[in-house]
Amino acid sequence: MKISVLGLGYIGLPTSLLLANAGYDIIGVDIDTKVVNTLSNGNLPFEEPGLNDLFKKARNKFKVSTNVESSDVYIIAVPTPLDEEIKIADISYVKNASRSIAKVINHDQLVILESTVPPGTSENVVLPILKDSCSSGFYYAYCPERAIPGKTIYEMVSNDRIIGAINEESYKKAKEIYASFVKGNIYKSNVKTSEFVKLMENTFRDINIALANEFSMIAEEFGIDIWKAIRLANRHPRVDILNPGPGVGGHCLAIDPFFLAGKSKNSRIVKLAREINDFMAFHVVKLTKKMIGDIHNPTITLLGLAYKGNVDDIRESPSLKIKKIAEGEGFNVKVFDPLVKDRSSSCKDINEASVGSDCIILVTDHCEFKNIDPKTLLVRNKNLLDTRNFLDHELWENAGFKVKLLGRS
Ligand code: SAJ
Repeated sequence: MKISVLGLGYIGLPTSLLLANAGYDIIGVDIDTKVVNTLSNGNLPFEEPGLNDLFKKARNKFKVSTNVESSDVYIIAVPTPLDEEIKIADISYVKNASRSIAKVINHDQLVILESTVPPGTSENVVLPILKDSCSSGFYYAYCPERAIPGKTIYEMVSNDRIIGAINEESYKKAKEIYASFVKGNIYKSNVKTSEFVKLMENTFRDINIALANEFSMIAEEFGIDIWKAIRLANRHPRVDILNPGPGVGGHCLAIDPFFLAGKSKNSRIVKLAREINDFMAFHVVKLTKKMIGDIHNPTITLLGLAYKGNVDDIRESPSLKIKKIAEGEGFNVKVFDPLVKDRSSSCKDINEASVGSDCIILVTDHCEFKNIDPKTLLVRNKNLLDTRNFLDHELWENAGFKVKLLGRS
């Protein structure tokens, strides 16, 4: 069976390789020639634990191309960014992928959409495009991805999946494909509900992080250590407060709630949570200013550019926002991220990033930052702001640093 996977990003590529390792003939399709060339030359366009092993094993079952050819199955895993101006989903990549499938689709072939989309997108946009060229006789399902970057392969294999299908036959066919590598349960639903479920999952997490962030700012006002308070509150059997931090990044949580709430007149908490999480970048700059006071030509160092620990993804990263806000307030901002490959915006090492700095700010919880020896840093002022309660504060204090923790006044 030949499967074409459209979009070779953080979801499409691992999915392709898992399917290739399960024995299917995979054609990975991407409009970006750079991605296609990188893969054809035997290299990966990004890193993810376990991906390289799958890539090596899959070689003769995995081909890449910039064109879609007729296949038994098509899986669409293209991005759905946020239209920043009007805060609704930009589904142009999904439309283009659907149009390229429409050119080659035949009866009895199956189309699966995995991209995160507003409810109704399959029904109102994708299916009409496909039906224009193949009026009936094809199969269709929506199966949202559910894997967390940093543990993508593990979660793709072990998490439960939801398949929303237009009919029983479509469900059975889609289920057979996923059952080839998914060890979790597979649940049946309709297409629109599945689109909605995906958005609820990410919105749920975004709102819960916003609550933790709000608690942390209130705790600062009261002179309470939020980290200790959360640990205690979480001893209640029905309470599970998440971690406050510098804000929420990534291509999912920072965007998907708008797909759910964007056009709805009945949403308040969803948009408010987005506001709170976005506000955290301003809060971090405010804490920094308070820490270093009024000095000439202030310089700060951001540890981490990626949106969360141990990944190289910088999309919607709180670091980028903090950098912009701080620069707008007259700070010189140096950034160091050992994981991000494009070093144009990052210093080459911690020494370059910290020399002459007035405050080191831990933004991303990369394990590698735990190895920094604060005694060796040639900073101008010894200040550390830890926005994630991540570093060994005693170590930094012993090296003479004044340590401030987000959520502890
Ligand atoms: N964060 C906090 N505090 C926390 C947890 C996370 O500030 O307690 C921040 C992170 O630092 C990061 C952001 O939130 O900036 C998002 O990180 P994450 O690890 O919570 O989630 P993502 O965006 O990497 O992946 C999410 C996952 N969704 C859910 O957990 C409901 C994943 O399962 C989805 O597949 C993925 O979105 C997606 O692609 O939709």
